Amino acid sequence: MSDLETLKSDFEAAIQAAADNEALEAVRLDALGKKGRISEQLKQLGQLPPEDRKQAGQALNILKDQIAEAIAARAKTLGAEAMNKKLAEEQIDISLPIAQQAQGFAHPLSRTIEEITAIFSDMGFVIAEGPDIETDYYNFTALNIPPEHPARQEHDTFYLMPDEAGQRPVLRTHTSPVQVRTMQKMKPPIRLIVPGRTYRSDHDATHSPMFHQCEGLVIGENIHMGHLKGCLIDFCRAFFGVDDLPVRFRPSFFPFTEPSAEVDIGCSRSDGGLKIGAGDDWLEILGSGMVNPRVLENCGYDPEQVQGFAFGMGIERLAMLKYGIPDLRTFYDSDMRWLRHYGFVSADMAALHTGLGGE
Ligand code: 2NM
Repeated sequence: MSDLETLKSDFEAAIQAAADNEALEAVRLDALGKKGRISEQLKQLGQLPPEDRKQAGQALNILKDQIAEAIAARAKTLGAEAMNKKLAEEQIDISLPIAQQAQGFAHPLSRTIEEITAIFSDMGFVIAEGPDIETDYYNFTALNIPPEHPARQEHDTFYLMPDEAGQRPVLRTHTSPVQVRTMQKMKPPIRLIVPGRTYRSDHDATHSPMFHQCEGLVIGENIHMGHLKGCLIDFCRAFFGVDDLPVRFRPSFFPFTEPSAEVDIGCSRSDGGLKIGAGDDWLEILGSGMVNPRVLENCGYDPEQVQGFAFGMGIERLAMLKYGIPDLRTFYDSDMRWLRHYGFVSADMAALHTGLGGE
Protein backbone atom coordinates (compact mmCIF):
# COMPACT_ATOMS: atom_id res chain seq x y z
CA MET A 1 0.00 0.00 0.00
CA SER A 2 2.97 2.34 0.31
CA ASP A 3 2.80 2.40 -3.50
CA LEU A 4 -0.61 3.99 -3.26
CA GLU A 5 0.61 6.40 -0.58
CA THR A 6 3.39 7.54 -2.93
CA LEU A 7 0.91 7.82 -5.81
CA LYS A 8 -1.38 9.89 -3.63
CA SER A 9 1.30 12.33 -2.49
CA ASP A 10 2.64 12.58 -6.08
CA PHE A 11 -0.79 13.52 -7.39
CA GLU A 12 -1.53 15.86 -4.53
CA ALA A 13 1.74 17.69 -5.17
CA ALA A 14 1.02 17.83 -8.91
CA ILE A 15 -2.50 19.16 -8.25
CA GLN A 16 -1.22 21.93 -5.98
CA ALA A 17 1.51 22.76 -8.50
CA ALA A 18 -0.96 23.04 -11.40
CA ALA A 19 -0.92 26.75 -12.22
CA ASP A 20 -3.87 26.79 -14.59
CA ASN A 21 -6.78 24.71 -15.84
CA GLU A 22 -4.68 23.22 -18.59
CA ALA A 23 -2.04 21.90 -16.18
CA LEU A 24 -4.76 20.63 -13.86
CA GLU A 25 -6.44 18.77 -16.71
CA ALA A 26 -3.10 17.10 -17.52
CA VAL A 27 -2.88 15.86 -13.91
CA ARG A 28 -6.46 14.63 -14.08
CA LEU A 29 -5.73 12.63 -17.24
CA ASP A 30 -2.55 11.27 -15.70
CA ALA A 31 -4.51 10.04 -12.65
CA LEU A 32 -8.08 9.31 -13.71
CA GLY A 33 -7.99 9.31 -17.52
CA LYS A 34 -8.65 6.04 -19.37
CA LYS A 35 -4.93 5.38 -19.49
CA GLY A 36 -4.25 7.19 -16.20
CA ARG A 37 -2.19 5.57 -13.49
CA ILE A 38 -5.10 4.91 -11.12
CA SER A 39 -7.20 3.51 -13.95
CA GLU A 40 -4.29 1.21 -14.93
CA GLN A 41 -4.07 -0.07 -11.37
CA LEU A 42 -7.82 -0.72 -11.27
CA LYS A 43 -7.46 -2.77 -14.47
CA GLN A 44 -4.71 -4.84 -12.86
CA LEU A 45 -6.86 -5.79 -9.84
CA GLY A 46 -7.82 -8.98 -11.62
CA GLN A 47 -4.25 -10.23 -11.45
CA LEU A 48 -4.17 -10.03 -7.65
CA PRO A 49 -4.94 -13.07 -5.55
CA PRO A 50 -8.69 -13.10 -4.77
CA GLU A 51 -8.14 -12.53 -1.02
CA ASP A 52 -6.25 -9.23 -1.71
CA ARG A 53 -8.58 -7.95 -4.45
CA LYS A 54 -11.34 -6.47 -2.30
CA GLN A 55 -9.08 -4.44 -0.04
CA ALA A 56 -6.93 -3.23 -2.96
CA GLY A 57 -10.05 -2.29 -4.90
CA GLN A 58 -11.47 -0.30 -1.98
CA ALA A 59 -8.15 1.48 -1.43
CA LEU A 60 -7.91 2.40 -5.13
CA ASN A 61 -11.50 3.69 -5.23
CA ILE A 62 -10.89 5.82 -2.14
CA LEU A 63 -7.75 7.23 -3.75
CA LYS A 64 -9.69 7.87 -6.94
CA ASP A 65 -12.34 9.87 -5.04
CA GLN A 66 -9.72 11.77 -3.04
CA ILE A 67 -7.84 12.77 -6.20
CA ALA A 68 -11.10 13.81 -7.93
CA GLU A 69 -12.00 15.90 -4.90
CA ALA A 70 -8.56 17.50 -4.75
CA ILE A 71 -8.79 18.33 -8.46
CA ALA A 72 -12.22 19.91 -8.00
CA ALA A 73 -10.98 21.97 -5.06
CA ARG A 74 -7.93 23.12 -7.04
CA ALA A 75 -10.13 24.04 -10.01
CA LYS A 76 -12.25 26.18 -7.73
CA THR A 77 -9.17 27.92 -6.32
CA LEU A 78 -7.77 28.52 -9.80
CA GLY A 79 -11.11 29.99 -10.92
CA ALA A 80 -11.21 32.37 -7.95
CA GLU A 81 -7.58 33.39 -8.51
CA ALA A 82 -8.25 34.05 -12.19
CA MET A 83 -11.29 36.20 -11.35
CA ASN A 84 -9.37 38.19 -8.74
CA LYS A 85 -6.53 38.74 -11.16
CA LYS A 86 -8.97 39.87 -13.85
CA LEU A 87 -10.71 42.25 -11.48
CA ALA A 88 -7.40 43.72 -10.37
CA GLU A 89 -6.19 44.19 -13.94
CA GLU A 90 -9.41 45.40 -15.48
CA GLN A 91 -10.07 48.43 -13.33
CA ILE A 92 -11.86 51.06 -15.41
CA ASP A 93 -9.80 54.19 -15.80
CA ILE A 94 -12.45 56.87 -15.48
CA SER A 95 -9.93 59.56 -16.31
CA LEU A 96 -9.68 58.28 -19.90
CA PRO A 97 -11.54 60.39 -22.46
CA ILE A 98 -14.63 58.57 -23.83
CA ALA A 99 -14.73 57.31 -27.37
CA GLN A 100 -16.14 60.00 -29.67
CA GLN A 101 -19.89 59.53 -30.12
CA ALA A 102 -21.73 60.95 -33.10
CA GLN A 103 -24.11 63.63 -31.74
CA GLY A 104 -27.10 64.61 -33.81
CA PHE A 105 -28.27 68.20 -34.13
CA ALA A 106 -31.51 69.71 -35.29
CA HIS A 107 -31.02 72.15 -38.18
CA PRO A 108 -31.83 75.78 -37.27
CA LEU A 109 -34.57 75.70 -39.92
CA SER A 110 -36.21 72.73 -38.18
CA ARG A 111 -35.83 74.50 -34.87
CA THR A 112 -37.40 77.70 -36.23
CA ILE A 113 -40.33 75.81 -37.78
CA GLU A 114 -40.91 74.07 -34.43
CA GLU A 115 -40.83 77.40 -32.60
CA ILE A 116 -43.27 79.04 -35.00
CA THR A 117 -45.68 76.10 -34.96
CA ALA A 118 -45.47 75.85 -31.15
CA ILE A 119 -46.50 79.51 -30.77
CA PHE A 120 -49.41 79.22 -33.20
CA SER A 121 -50.47 75.87 -31.69
CA ASP A 122 -50.84 77.65 -28.36
CA MET A 123 -53.19 80.08 -30.13
CA GLY A 124 -55.31 77.19 -31.46
CA PHE A 125 -53.92 76.95 -35.00
CA VAL A 126 -53.52 73.58 -36.71
CA ILE A 127 -50.85 72.66 -39.27
CA ALA A 128 -51.82 72.01 -42.89
CA GLU A 129 -49.67 70.68 -45.72
CA GLY A 130 -50.00 70.33 -49.47
CA PRO A 131 -48.10 69.44 -52.66
CA ASP A 132 -44.87 71.20 -53.71
CA ILE A 133 -45.86 70.78 -57.38
CA GLU A 134 -48.94 72.87 -58.03
CA THR A 135 -51.26 73.89 -60.82
CA ASP A 136 -51.25 77.40 -62.17
CA TYR A 137 -54.80 77.71 -60.80
CA TYR A 138 -53.95 77.02 -57.14
CA ASN A 139 -50.65 78.88 -57.14
CA PHE A 140 -51.86 82.01 -58.97
CA THR A 141 -55.39 82.24 -60.37
CA ALA A 142 -57.36 81.35 -57.23
CA LEU A 143 -55.19 83.84 -55.32
CA ASN A 144 -56.18 86.71 -57.61
CA ILE A 145 -52.73 86.90 -59.15
CA PRO A 146 -53.36 88.15 -62.72
CA PRO A 147 -51.75 86.52 -65.79
CA GLU A 148 -49.56 89.57 -66.42
CA HIS A 149 -48.20 89.57 -62.84
CA PRO A 150 -44.38 89.46 -62.80
CA ALA A 151 -44.42 86.45 -60.45
CA ARG A 152 -45.92 84.41 -63.26
CA GLN A 153 -43.07 85.19 -65.61
CA GLU A 154 -40.60 82.52 -66.54
CA HIS A 155 -37.76 84.18 -64.61
CA ASP A 156 -39.51 84.01 -61.22
CA THR A 157 -41.40 80.73 -61.35
CA PHE A 158 -40.10 77.23 -62.03
CA TYR A 159 -42.38 75.70 -64.66
CA LEU A 160 -42.41 71.99 -65.41
CA MET A 161 -43.07 70.34 -68.80
CA PRO A 162 -46.69 70.82 -69.97
CA ASP A 163 -49.11 67.93 -69.35
CA GLU A 164 -51.44 66.35 -71.98
CA ALA A 165 -53.83 69.29 -71.63
CA GLY A 166 -50.99 71.73 -72.28
CA GLN A 167 -50.99 72.89 -68.64
CA ARG A 168 -47.59 73.59 -67.12
CA PRO A 169 -47.32 72.51 -63.46
CA VAL A 170 -45.35 74.92 -61.26
CA LEU A 171 -43.18 74.51 -58.20
CA ARG A 172 -45.27 76.47 -55.69
CA THR A 173 -43.89 79.98 -55.20
CA HIS A 174 -45.58 80.28 -51.79
CA THR A 175 -47.60 77.96 -49.54
CA SER A 176 -50.85 79.88 -50.21
CA PRO A 177 -52.22 77.16 -52.55
CA VAL A 178 -52.55 74.98 -49.43
CA GLN A 179 -54.80 77.64 -47.88
CA VAL A 180 -56.93 77.68 -51.05
CA ARG A 181 -57.20 73.87 -51.10
CA THR A 182 -58.15 73.85 -47.41
CA MET A 183 -60.79 76.57 -47.81
CA GLN A 184 -62.35 74.65 -50.70
CA LYS A 185 -62.56 71.53 -48.51
CA MET A 186 -63.52 72.97 -45.12
CA LYS A 187 -66.17 75.25 -43.72
CA PRO A 188 -65.22 78.20 -41.47
CA PRO A 189 -64.13 78.70 -38.77
CA ILE A 190 -60.60 77.94 -39.97
CA ARG A 191 -57.36 78.58 -38.13
CA LEU A 192 -54.30 77.05 -39.75
CA ILE A 193 -50.65 77.52 -40.48
CA VAL A 194 -48.74 76.05 -43.39
CA PRO A 195 -44.99 75.63 -43.03
CA GLY A 196 -43.23 74.24 -46.08
CA ARG A 197 -40.82 74.46 -48.97
CA THR A 198 -41.33 77.08 -51.66
CA TYR A 199 -39.47 77.76 -54.91
CA ARG A 200 -38.48 80.84 -56.87
CA SER A 201 -35.96 81.26 -59.63
CA ASP A 202 -33.66 83.50 -57.66
CA HIS A 203 -30.16 82.81 -56.38
CA ASP A 204 -27.86 85.23 -54.58
CA ALA A 205 -26.57 85.98 -51.06
CA THR A 206 -30.09 86.53 -49.71
CA HIS A 207 -32.15 84.30 -52.04
CA SER A 208 -32.17 80.55 -52.56
CA PRO A 209 -34.18 78.83 -55.35
CA MET A 210 -35.69 76.64 -52.61
CA PHE A 211 -36.61 78.26 -49.32
CA HIS A 212 -39.17 77.85 -46.56
CA GLN A 213 -42.25 79.81 -45.70
CA CYS A 214 -44.83 79.66 -43.01
CA GLU A 215 -48.17 81.12 -43.92
CA GLY A 216 -51.24 81.39 -41.76
CA LEU A 217 -54.96 81.79 -42.31
CA VAL A 218 -57.90 82.61 -40.07
CA ILE A 219 -61.44 82.56 -41.46
CA GLY A 220 -64.63 83.19 -39.52
CA GLU A 221 -67.57 85.51 -39.00
CA ASN A 222 -66.61 89.09 -38.19
CA ILE A 223 -62.87 88.51 -38.35
CA HIS A 224 -61.25 91.93 -38.71
CA MET A 225 -57.97 93.82 -38.76
CA GLY A 226 -57.90 93.91 -34.95
CA HIS A 227 -57.62 90.11 -34.86
CA LEU A 228 -54.82 90.23 -37.41
CA LYS A 229 -52.92 92.82 -35.41
CA GLY A 230 -53.37 91.15 -32.02
CA CYS A 231 -52.39 87.73 -33.36
CA LEU A 232 -49.27 88.93 -35.16
CA ILE A 233 -48.10 91.23 -32.33
CA ASP A 234 -48.37 88.27 -29.94
CA PHE A 235 -46.50 86.06 -32.38
CA CYS A 236 -43.61 88.51 -32.88
CA ARG A 237 -43.18 89.02 -29.14
CA ALA A 238 -43.27 85.28 -28.41
CA PHE A 239 -40.92 84.40 -31.26
CA PHE A 240 -38.25 86.95 -30.36
CA GLY A 241 -38.84 86.58 -26.62
CA VAL A 242 -39.27 90.31 -26.05
CA ASP A 243 -42.45 91.18 -24.12
CA ASP A 244 -42.58 94.85 -25.11
CA LEU A 245 -41.24 94.39 -28.65
CA PRO A 246 -42.41 97.33 -30.79
CA VAL A 247 -44.50 96.07 -33.76
CA ARG A 248 -45.58 98.31 -36.65
CA PHE A 249 -48.11 97.65 -39.45
CA ARG A 250 -47.15 99.41 -42.66
CA PRO A 251 -49.59 99.59 -45.61
CA SER A 252 -48.57 97.37 -48.52
CA PHE A 253 -50.05 95.49 -51.45
CA PHE A 254 -50.64 91.82 -52.24
CA PRO A 255 -53.13 90.61 -54.86
CA PHE A 256 -54.61 88.09 -52.37
CA THR A 257 -55.25 90.48 -49.49
CA GLU A 258 -57.05 93.82 -49.17
CA PRO A 259 -56.02 95.78 -47.22
CA SER A 260 -52.46 94.47 -46.93
CA ALA A 261 -49.82 95.31 -44.37
CA GLU A 262 -46.15 94.61 -43.91
CA VAL A 263 -45.18 93.92 -40.30
CA ASP A 264 -42.02 95.51 -38.90
CA ILE A 265 -40.39 95.07 -35.51
CA GLY A 266 -38.32 97.59 -33.58
CA CYS A 267 -34.57 97.27 -33.75
CA SER A 268 -31.34 99.24 -33.58
CA ARG A 269 -28.35 99.05 -35.86
CA SER A 270 -24.87 100.00 -34.75
CA ASP A 271 -21.56 99.39 -36.55
CA GLY A 272 -22.82 96.43 -38.53
CA GLY A 273 -24.63 94.85 -35.55
CA LEU A 274 -28.39 94.43 -35.25
CA LYS A 275 -30.28 94.46 -31.96
CA ILE A 276 -33.89 93.33 -31.97
CA GLY A 277 -36.42 94.81 -29.57
CA ALA A 278 -35.11 98.31 -28.95
CA GLY A 279 -34.04 101.44 -30.79
CA ASP A 280 -35.64 103.64 -33.39
CA ASP A 281 -35.12 101.53 -36.49
CA TRP A 282 -37.53 99.01 -38.09
CA LEU A 283 -37.04 95.56 -39.55
CA GLU A 284 -39.55 93.92 -41.91
CA ILE A 285 -40.40 90.34 -40.90
CA LEU A 286 -43.91 89.47 -42.12
CA GLY A 287 -46.49 90.13 -44.82
CA SER A 288 -50.17 90.12 -43.95
CA GLY A 289 -53.63 91.31 -44.85
CA MET A 290 -57.36 90.72 -44.86
CA VAL A 291 -58.14 87.94 -47.35
CA ASN A 292 -59.29 89.56 -50.60
CA PRO A 293 -63.07 88.99 -51.14
CA ARG A 294 -62.25 87.65 -54.60
CA VAL A 295 -60.09 84.92 -53.02
CA LEU A 296 -62.92 84.08 -50.59
CA GLU A 297 -65.30 83.76 -53.56
CA ASN A 298 -62.80 81.59 -55.48
CA CYS A 299 -62.79 79.28 -52.47
CA GLY A 300 -66.58 79.04 -52.35
CA TYR A 301 -67.19 81.45 -49.47
CA ASP A 302 -69.56 84.41 -49.36
CA PRO A 303 -67.46 87.48 -48.39
CA GLU A 304 -70.59 88.98 -46.86
CA GLN A 305 -70.80 86.02 -44.45
CA VAL A 306 -67.18 85.32 -43.56
CA GLN A 307 -63.98 87.28 -43.46
CA GLY A 308 -60.42 86.38 -42.70
CA PHE A 309 -56.84 87.41 -42.38
CA ALA A 310 -53.69 85.80 -43.68
CA PHE A 311 -49.98 86.25 -43.24
CA GLY A 312 -46.72 84.87 -44.49
CA MET A 313 -43.13 84.79 -43.32
CA GLY A 314 -39.80 83.54 -44.62
CA ILE A 315 -38.40 80.95 -42.24
CA GLU A 316 -34.74 81.31 -43.27
CA ARG A 317 -34.94 85.04 -42.71
CA LEU A 318 -36.44 84.61 -39.24
CA ALA A 319 -33.83 81.99 -38.33
CA MET A 320 -31.00 84.28 -39.55
CA LEU A 321 -32.33 87.19 -37.45
CA LYS A 322 -32.97 85.16 -34.31
CA TYR A 323 -29.78 83.09 -34.38
CA GLY A 324 -27.37 85.54 -36.00
CA ILE A 325 -26.68 83.44 -39.07
CA PRO A 326 -25.11 85.79 -41.61
CA ASP A 327 -25.30 83.87 -44.91
CA LEU A 328 -28.45 82.22 -46.31
CA ARG A 329 -26.49 79.89 -48.57
CA THR A 330 -24.90 78.09 -45.62
CA PHE A 331 -28.33 76.65 -44.70
CA TYR A 332 -28.11 74.05 -47.46
CA ASP A 333 -24.37 73.20 -47.40
CA SER A 334 -24.77 70.25 -44.99
CA ASP A 335 -21.53 71.35 -43.31
CA MET A 336 -21.21 69.44 -40.02
CA ARG A 337 -19.05 72.17 -38.44
CA TRP A 338 -21.78 74.71 -39.25
CA LEU A 339 -24.46 72.39 -37.86
CA ARG A 340 -22.52 71.78 -34.65
CA HIS A 341 -22.33 75.56 -34.23
CA TYR A 342 -25.86 76.60 -35.18
CA GLY A 343 -27.74 73.32 -34.51
CA PHE A 344 -29.81 72.30 -31.50
CA VAL A 345 -29.57 69.19 -29.32
CA SER A 346 -32.62 66.97 -29.02
CA ALA A 347 -33.27 67.87 -25.37
CA ASP A 348 -33.72 71.53 -26.35
CA MET A 349 -36.02 70.54 -29.22
CA ALA A 350 -38.14 68.37 -26.93
CA ALA A 351 -38.45 71.20 -24.40
CA LEU A 352 -40.29 73.28 -27.02
CA HIS A 353 -43.25 70.95 -26.83
CA THR A 354 -43.65 71.19 -23.08
CA GLY A 355 -44.99 74.71 -23.59
CA LEU A 356 -43.35 78.03 -24.27
CA GLY A 357 -40.54 78.70 -21.84
CA GLY A 358 -40.65 75.07 -20.70
CA GLU A 359 -43.52 75.69 -18.26
C1 2NM B 1 -48.49 86.62 -47.34
C2 2NM B 1 -48.90 87.93 -47.10
C3 2NM B 1 -50.25 88.20 -47.07
C4 2NM B 1 -51.72 84.87 -47.77
C5 2NM B 1 -52.98 84.99 -48.27
C6 2NM B 1 -53.50 83.74 -48.34
C7 2NM B 1 -54.81 83.31 -48.81
F1 2NM B 1 -54.75 82.08 -49.29
F2 2NM B 1 -55.66 83.30 -47.81
F3 2NM B 1 -55.26 84.13 -49.72
N1 2NM B 1 -52.57 82.91 -47.89
N2 2NM B 1 -51.48 83.60 -47.55
C8 2NM B 1 -50.75 85.92 -47.52
C9 2NM B 1 -51.17 87.19 -47.28
C10 2NM B 1 -49.41 85.62 -47.55
O1 2NM B 1 -47.17 86.24 -47.40
C11 2NM B 1 -46.18 87.21 -47.37
